[in-house]
Amino acid sequence: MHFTLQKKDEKTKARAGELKTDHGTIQTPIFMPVGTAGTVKGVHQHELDKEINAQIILGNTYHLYLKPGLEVIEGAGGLHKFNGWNKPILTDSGGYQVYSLSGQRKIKEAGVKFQSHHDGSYHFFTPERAIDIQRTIGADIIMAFDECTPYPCDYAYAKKSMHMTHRWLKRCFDQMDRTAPKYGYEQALFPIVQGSVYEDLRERSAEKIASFDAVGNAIGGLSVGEPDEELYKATDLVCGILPEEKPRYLMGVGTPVNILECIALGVDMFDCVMPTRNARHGMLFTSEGIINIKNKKWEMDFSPLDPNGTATVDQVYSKSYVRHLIRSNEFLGFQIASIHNLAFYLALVTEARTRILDGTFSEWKDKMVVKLANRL
Ligand code: PRF
Repeated sequence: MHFTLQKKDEKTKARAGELKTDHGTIQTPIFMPVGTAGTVKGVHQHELDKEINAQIILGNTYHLYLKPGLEVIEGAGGLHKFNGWNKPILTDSGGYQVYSLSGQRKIKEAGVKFQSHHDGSYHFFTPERAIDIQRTIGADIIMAFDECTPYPCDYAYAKKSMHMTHRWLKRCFDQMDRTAPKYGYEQALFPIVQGSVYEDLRERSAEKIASFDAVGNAIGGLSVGEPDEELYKATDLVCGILPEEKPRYLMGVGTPVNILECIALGVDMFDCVMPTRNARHGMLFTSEGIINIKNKKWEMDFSPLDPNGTATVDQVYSKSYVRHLIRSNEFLGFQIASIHNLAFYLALVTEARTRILDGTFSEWKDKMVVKLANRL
């Protein structure tokens, strides 16, 4: 796996690059749709590929391990074969999901004991186990097993947790070295910077993570409820320390505005449930601003869902019709809204990339940030 930095913006710290994997090349900056349980909810693989232009999707270790379980995924020959997505897949390690979803959990140096949100059964994840599971799932990009601290988080806890995440990271790399790719293609481990909102901790964590000289690096522990200024401050600080020639992945971020601002700070990869989760509640992101399609305002609006949209659904269906579908809890409404929002996110990062390459990113970004904050 190899990252090539193609262009650095002159006015901001934005970059355009290419990450080559055995399942294809990812052009950055990129947004990665979240496919928690091996599916981006309500969206066919064909639509992800052809309508949304997704280049890589996420899967979650925690969910896939619980259901359908590793025996099934291994039996299929890995997640790509199981779900029919032949482009790159990144899996999150379970660290974050164990904290946010499972019932009871106990975090110790050895690992995390947790209870399944399905049936209450007990499980134990260690850094080694998180690597083994991600090898078996068949992720192209494997994430380190970390602890994502909550917000707010006191300094003493954030520091202790960060050091444990660093020790876990060493165990993750050792386990990568002890094991081989399961299905013949390369699997690369991305370590994760933690340190909450504390500058000295972020600095130390970024330096530690950089010292592993990984193929790519991630920034975790943000977008957990802190104000945007804290998100940008920590991202800026960490991007200044992580190596320039490696891709930087900001985990779980964010709104379209967050993404543009963080591209300007030097982030290359993003994921977030927002476009799909909010779609199911009728929130649509458009180039003119944010729409709640359930509002009465759209009842008699028979104009296309998004005249500037890049997906087929944007031209085929009217606002009024999609409003009706979502208000009636129709599957098709959730599907249309999800495709629309994901296509919007992908078009946004694609344009950011084009603008970085042609030198017009900075002015375009400032204009877009104003528009995208509108509520229509
Ligand atoms: N760690 C992991 N996954 C994550 C995060 C993290 O800190 C975040 C933070 N917003 C999202 N997903 N492993």
